[in-house]
Amino acid sequence: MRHAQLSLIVPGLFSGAGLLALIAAASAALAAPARADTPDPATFPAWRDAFAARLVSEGVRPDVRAAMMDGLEPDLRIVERDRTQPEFVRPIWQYLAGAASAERAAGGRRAAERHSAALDQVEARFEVERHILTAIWGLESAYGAIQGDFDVVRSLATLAWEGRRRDFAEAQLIAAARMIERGYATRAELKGSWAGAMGQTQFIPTTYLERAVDVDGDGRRNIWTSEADALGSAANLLVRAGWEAGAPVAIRTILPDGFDYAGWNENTRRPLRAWALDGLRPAGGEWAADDLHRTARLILPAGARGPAFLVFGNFEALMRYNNSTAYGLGVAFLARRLADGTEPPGGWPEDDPPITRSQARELQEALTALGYDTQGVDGIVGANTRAALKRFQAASGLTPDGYAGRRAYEAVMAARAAR
Ligand SMILES: [Ca+2]
Repeated sequence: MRHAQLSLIVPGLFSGAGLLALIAAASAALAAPARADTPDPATFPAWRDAFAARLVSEGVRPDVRAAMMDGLEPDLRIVERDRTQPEFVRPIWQYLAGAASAERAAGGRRAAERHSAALDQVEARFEVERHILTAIWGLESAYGAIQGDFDVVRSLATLAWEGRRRDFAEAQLIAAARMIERGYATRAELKGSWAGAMGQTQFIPTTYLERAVDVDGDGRRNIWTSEADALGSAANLLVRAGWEAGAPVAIRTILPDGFDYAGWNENTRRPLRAWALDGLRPAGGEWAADDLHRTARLILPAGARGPAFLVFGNFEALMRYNNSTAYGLGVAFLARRLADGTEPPGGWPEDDPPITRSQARELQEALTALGYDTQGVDGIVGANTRAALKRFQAASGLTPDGYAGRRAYEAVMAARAAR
């Protein structure tokens, strides 16, 4: 996805398929190299020979080893992409507006109409709703139109040689070898994104081996040119991650006056009944009685001044597909727009955008100096940084929502300067 049309970022450790977390998506034009040193291509043959020996020890068939490794050279474009970190973090509201745009929804309706038989078949077999599958399809590959045409073996070999993500890349290469060995794809057919995500579902090789399925019955799990196989493979991934048909993904929620932000934690799951007793209510209508027993956690993707969402088990299944809050909400809102035309929610704090990478480094340094340890300074706002910011906000009489926007940044820098 993102891969092409939604600009990239961070491979999620738990990413089932898609590699790139979208929440930090930024324009490549604004990107700056994170590291200047480029590895010397003269060192590639040493990695190649060592990995070829590993394929022998893994028992990979000689003809498959030869097909993968003979004459293999690094692709230096991959090194550049892997080492380029965007300075500007794209606001989630911009991401969601694009993910669930009218244009993408219109494209989704056309694609779903064209492939309604495949969607019928997949819905019946896996009990995953067609709008969800269509939304994933749209975000992953623009409904199959943008799958990436990088040579996946060469891309992964380059990542393995470069070394920043060697273990990941070598595990993917071994999975790619199994795909060729078992006749799932030829060496030449392994095409995908620069980071190794393939086909209409953008599965990496390990995910392909674990989750891809043959739905159209031709004996091949073809996620590249069979919509039935691709959509079925996405559905299978979700079912194996606990998808529950008919259950909600994310519900926009109104918080009660005096909500206890300090006591809130974005990872705490509670039955919806408990949230309702605390005074949380849905943005429209009433809670469905069938949902009251379901557990949900409360997320505030842009802090207390933006919309709040209760996210359910189906949201966590989407996190297994791509470990990004923005992605999960993007799928939910695109699916909703496909279903009934509802636009993605507004009410975002557009005057308080997320801080840049270098500002995040300054924020982390300042918070740590002030006694709110962020567990490191890496320019990436994660759970530790949000928790430290929350403690600073609580101690400073600010709403402790942990949202690292420009306002919070300025408050922290002012406190640091006053020290
Ligand atoms: Ca097939």
